[in-house]
Amino acid sequence: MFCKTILITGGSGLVGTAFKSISTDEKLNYNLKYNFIFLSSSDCDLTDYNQTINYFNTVKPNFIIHLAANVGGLFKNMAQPVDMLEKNMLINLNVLKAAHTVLVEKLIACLSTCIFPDKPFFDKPLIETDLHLGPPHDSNSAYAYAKRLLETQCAAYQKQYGDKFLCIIPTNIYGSEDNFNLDDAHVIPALIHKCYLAKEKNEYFSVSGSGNPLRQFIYSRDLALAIMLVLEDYKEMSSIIIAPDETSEVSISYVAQLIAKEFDYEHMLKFDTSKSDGQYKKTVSNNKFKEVSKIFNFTDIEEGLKMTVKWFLLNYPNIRK
Ligand code: NAP
Ligand code: GFB
Repeated sequence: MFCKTILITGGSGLVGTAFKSISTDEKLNYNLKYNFIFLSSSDCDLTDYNQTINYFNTVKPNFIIHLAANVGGLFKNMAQPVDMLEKNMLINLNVLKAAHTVLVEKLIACLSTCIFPDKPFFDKPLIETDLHLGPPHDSNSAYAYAKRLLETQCAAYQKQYGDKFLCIIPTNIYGSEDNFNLDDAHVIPALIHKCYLAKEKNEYFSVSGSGNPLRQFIYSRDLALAIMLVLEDYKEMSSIIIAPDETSEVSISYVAQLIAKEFDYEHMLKFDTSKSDGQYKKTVSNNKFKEVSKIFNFTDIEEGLKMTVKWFLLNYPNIRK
């Protein structure tokens, strides 16, 4: 049977490696339907157009899941706005231009809920059409505008060439194979690494900020499965949020307590309110995604954290840090 090729850019990252695990999961049979190719920066630097088009001409993908990006948590975004803007703009310009040139049948690009307008006291969850209705939070505006431009790029290719280029918008993601670098990481990998080191040194487990901000978190494997549903079953071209229900929103303090509990170290948890809280909340609705899959089961944060801490302890120190 002729297998169509799916090229995963960002194939060595948190979400990319989640795709690796579902692509080889015999219960799912994706490996019988598709030939998966996982691209990392050592295969091709996507900020360089010549490298990108040469690689795409070699692979000739039918579908592209475009995950590659310069990614980081609150503190990396605050420290490196130029890199977050420029590298992401270059990568996205090159990938869509090359995808169009090699006649890709469908491309799914990845945005983020942090790019929505910052409306801390918005009384109802944000929906897809709110994306450009106001400035994003100042802490990540450079990254946010690069990602907003990616949505505009997809719409432009749809309009001018009829290309099936569309965007998914996930919430904060976590799971195995994440980036645990203490300066660049997102909150969950940063706190897992911090708690581990604090216990090793019998020091306080310091959580940055007040712990009050609220977040919706999606487990990386769930996101990979959800993106495959969008690839196969979602026929529209407009962007779609992928998130667990807004009722699953939790505080940073609750997440920190769950992590400390996994290390039996709750008694040493403390908050460093000299550090930034960033955006207070960015609650989104997943109603549109629920039209694609009414039965999709998102992993609870408690269970997801248990699996992530277990992976961390099994693989430390051979992790990204
Ligand atoms: P990640 O773990 O940091 O992985 C980034 C990936 O991009 C890696 O495979 C990296 O390759 C690749 N990459 C970076 N620069 C590249 C370049 N110049 N050329 C080629 N490849 C390059 O990121 P992630 O967390 O999986 O994020 C995946 C997508 O989800 C991104 O678009 C991100 O913006 C979005 N997102 C992430 C979150 C989150 O909480 N993590 C939330 C919402 C949206 P190397 O390993 O070779 O460097
Ligand atoms: O995951 P995070 O870095 O990203 O931080 P954002 C979430 C919250 O965790 C903030 C708190 O309120 C932080 O103050 N926090 C507590 C910590 N301790 C730590 C720690 O040790 N490290 C980190 N990183 N946070 C990002 C955007 O916003 O969301 C990115 O800046 C990206 O561009 C990502 O889109 C999904 O949720 O605040």
